[in-house]
Amino acid sequence: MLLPWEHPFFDFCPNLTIYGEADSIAEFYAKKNNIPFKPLSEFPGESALKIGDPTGDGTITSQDAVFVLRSAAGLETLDDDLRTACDVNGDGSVNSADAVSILRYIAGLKDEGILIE
Ligand SMILES: [Ca+2]
Repeated sequence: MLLPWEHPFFDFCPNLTIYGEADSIAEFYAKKNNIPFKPLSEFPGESALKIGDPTGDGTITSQDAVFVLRSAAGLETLDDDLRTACDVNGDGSVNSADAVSILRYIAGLKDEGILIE
């Protein structure tokens, strides 16, 4: 009988990379089977940045609102991930309304329709 990580589920997938959480069963399986493993944050199209946290420190603070304002003023260069993190109201532009929504969120006043989870 094969142990779970010994099953050759992916023998016919030569270009496979497994994405998952660090120290997960997925990582264990990948390493046992010599399959490349990468953290979920590196999954194509996935951002490590949360909406409302463009500074990426894991907490939504006034520094994020400041970053949004600096972005709106053209003082920060935004890639797609940063633009998504800054555009908390999801209207497609980064402006002072997003900064205000972040500040209101911090104050416990979650604006209707904002994308901060
Ligand atoms: Ca916006």
